[in-house]
Amino acid sequence: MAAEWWRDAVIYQIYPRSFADSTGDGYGDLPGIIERLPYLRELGVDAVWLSPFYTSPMSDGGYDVADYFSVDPLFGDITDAERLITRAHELDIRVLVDLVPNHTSDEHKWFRQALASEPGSVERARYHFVDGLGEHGELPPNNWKSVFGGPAWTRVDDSAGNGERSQWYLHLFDVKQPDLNWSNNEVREGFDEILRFWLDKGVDGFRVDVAHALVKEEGLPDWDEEQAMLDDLSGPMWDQDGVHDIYRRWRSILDEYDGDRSLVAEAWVSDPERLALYLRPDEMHTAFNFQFLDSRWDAEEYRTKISRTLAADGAVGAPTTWVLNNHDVVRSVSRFGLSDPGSSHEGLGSEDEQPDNVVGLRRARAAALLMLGLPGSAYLYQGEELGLPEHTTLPDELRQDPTWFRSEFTRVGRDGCRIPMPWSAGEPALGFSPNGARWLPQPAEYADLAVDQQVGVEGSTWELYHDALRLRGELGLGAGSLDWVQAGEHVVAFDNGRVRVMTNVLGTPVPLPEGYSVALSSTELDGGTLPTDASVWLVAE
Ligand code: TEU
Repeated sequence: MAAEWWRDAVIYQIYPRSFADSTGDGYGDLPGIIERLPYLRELGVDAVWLSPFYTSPMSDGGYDVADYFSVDPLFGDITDAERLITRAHELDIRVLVDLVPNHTSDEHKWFRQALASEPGSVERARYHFVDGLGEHGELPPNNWKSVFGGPAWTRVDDSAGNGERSQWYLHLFDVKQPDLNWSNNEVREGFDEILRFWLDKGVDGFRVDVAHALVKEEGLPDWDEEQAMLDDLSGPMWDQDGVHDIYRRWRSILDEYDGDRSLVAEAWVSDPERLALYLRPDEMHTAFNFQFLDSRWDAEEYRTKISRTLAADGAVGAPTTWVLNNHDVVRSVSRFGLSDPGSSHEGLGSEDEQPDNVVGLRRARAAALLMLGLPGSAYLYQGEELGLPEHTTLPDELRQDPTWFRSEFTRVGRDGCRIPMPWSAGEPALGFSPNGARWLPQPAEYADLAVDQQVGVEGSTWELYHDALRLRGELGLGAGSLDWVQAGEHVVAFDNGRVRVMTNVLGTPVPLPEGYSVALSSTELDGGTLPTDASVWLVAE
């Protein structure tokens, strides 16, 4: 595969619990993924990113890691991970694994040791253990809130100690996800070891979870509440300048290895220029650019976001990444079926506005061709190639996302985008497991969208993605560059090499330019025009 493959790769995210279950326990697993690698080869992706499969109590779907060096029995064992890497490489598919450095599970040995040790001990120094406020330390050390809801602090029981007051520990996410203290050298060295362990196993790189959170502002000052209401991505726990030292350190580790290993930051930094700092030549190779996730369906907004992001990343010599879906956001088909796709991307339940999935699918297909026509790398999330909608009517008693519990049942959370994959319409659990077991039920409409209903079927969403990935490679779209074309207020149009990409967003039909032939379109075209909510790739004749 080409050098610097990460510059223009299409990377497919696998959420292991929900991809393919080989054992019949209702949870997807690594052997299930291995069996389906030929499917991904056929689809035409360059790489996979696997969400966490490490030993974990699964309080946050595995983003609560108890042991970074082993595979959770739910998913298999370490030899399955090794087989997966080998088999993927045989098929010319790169493998990125998830690295979760901001927090461990409370069942990690470091946290157990910390709980068993005195305030002020070296064991506690690996986390943020702090005395509380108030006469008896009964108040949390500051006003920080957990991303999942509720306070970001929990008090421990130090009553067996030497009369010290009980301390509090910080958790930006669940109570079972204590934040590590990245000013501690043992933490830094511990992660060096984790990186090397997986690099030695042959992984092609890491997706770095909440990369903007690792370093907290000195002294842990209160969060300005007014500011937090306006912008929940700015605050003393996000995007501190100190994080960059960590990524320089990791980059130098990756650079010791051959084979183009790569780091991608999951950093929710809204300002593209701030995000680009993570992409300086001695830091990460790429960072997810989440600009499409909170965009209105509006041509001007897309043009502005694309221009600004490409300029910011280009200034540091990095490629841009594009994302329409992942395991944390409402699936694009349903987002685009809402009156404002940018407003509600963290979960949809039956009490919320119900999406029009027919309109949504049409727009999601148009957005996919827009995304895949842009220069840079692109991430797909399992089931996106099938046009799966969000499951919005999941019974409350089945919900598992900690957001649901910590928000006191006010935010439905992210289970609706994490539903088991439908592989074949006629089988129990739609072919997800051998016996019909499944950890979450699929909604009725998933049957018609199953893989076996779409592969080889003209006009299906699977065929659209399949064609798009093949053509993207043949036409060099990811490696190209962008020249804007004026085609009207409601049209996002640009040339990428000899390909013209046009997306009509809520406009009247637009005539196709002369001298081009249609290579691919998101919907059927008639009469030489591009209808509303549709994209086309045209090749200069
Ligand atoms: O997510 C980081 C994050 O802050 C959000 O995506 C958050 O999950 C969302 O706003 C819901 O409230 C990463 C992982 O992708 C996510 O699955 C984990 O839950 C989180 O980190 C903690 O590890």
